[in-house]
Amino acid sequence: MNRELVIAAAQMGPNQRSDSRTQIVQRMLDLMEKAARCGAEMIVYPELALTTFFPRWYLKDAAEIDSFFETEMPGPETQPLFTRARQLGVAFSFGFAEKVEHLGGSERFNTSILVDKDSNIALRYRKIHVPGHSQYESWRPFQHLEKFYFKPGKDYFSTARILNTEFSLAICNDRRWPETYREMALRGAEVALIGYNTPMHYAPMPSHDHLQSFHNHLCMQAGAYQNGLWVVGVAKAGLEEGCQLLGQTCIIAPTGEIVAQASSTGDEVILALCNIDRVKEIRENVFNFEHHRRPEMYPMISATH
Ligand code: CDV
Repeated sequence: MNRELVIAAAQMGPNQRSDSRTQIVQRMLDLMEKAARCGAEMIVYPELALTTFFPRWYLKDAAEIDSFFETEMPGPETQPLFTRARQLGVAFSFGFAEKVEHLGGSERFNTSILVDKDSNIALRYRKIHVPGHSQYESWRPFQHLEKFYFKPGKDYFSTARILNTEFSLAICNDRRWPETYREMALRGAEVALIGYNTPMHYAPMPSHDHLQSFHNHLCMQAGAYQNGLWVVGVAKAGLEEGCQLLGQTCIIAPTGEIVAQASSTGDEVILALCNIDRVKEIRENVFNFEHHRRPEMYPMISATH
């Protein structure tokens, strides 16, 4: 008997700076209701789902910076997501800016969580490939200061088993790196959940702007196929604070085929009935790691220097 799972990708339209958490969470709840009505068992939201993509600004005021970060999860404003998901019996995943306070001070991460259908956090992932720059750069039309706001995650990609399926999490820029998917697959992941915020304009190489859509699907479809993974890529899309963000939310089968895709850049739910056992079509054949992979011939890949 094949393991089948209805997975929903809950694309979000733009979050403006003036939108309150309560308003944004309400939109997420509306998407959750729709997805559950259509039979979703897992609902996936984008990176930094609770706020606008604030790394586009160089902010100096500590209190203002703090306003974009969560110090507890769930907190009072996010609890409704956990409560409603539990009532509906759905699992979910979303990204947020996380501030971790400890005795020596605090650390900030770009984080994503996986929550099981009883509303327990089953997996927490902190973005490993933190892109952009760490200082204000005046020549840019807008900043990409992720390296200023976030530390890279210190934990490896890992997996959690919920809904009888091995899930792994990654965040936005991670999806462009082949190592992300290979690490996940080697660790037994069957489904990769990846939220993103991708501006259509890439300031360091604007001649590639027209390739944003192509590169988005290229890397996720290749990652899915070359590692025998289901991949769920979920955008925060549309015109956010004057910055156009890519849509193209999609669900990709282990064959690399897109089986569902959003057709807007606003709040939109797409779903697919995913036969999780299809990972074997790839992993027991063309990419049977044990039989065909030659790690002893790839020393440069794992070299840390
Ligand atoms: N949020 C992101 O990680 N965005 C990056 C940048 C480089 C545009 C991305 O890879 O889409």
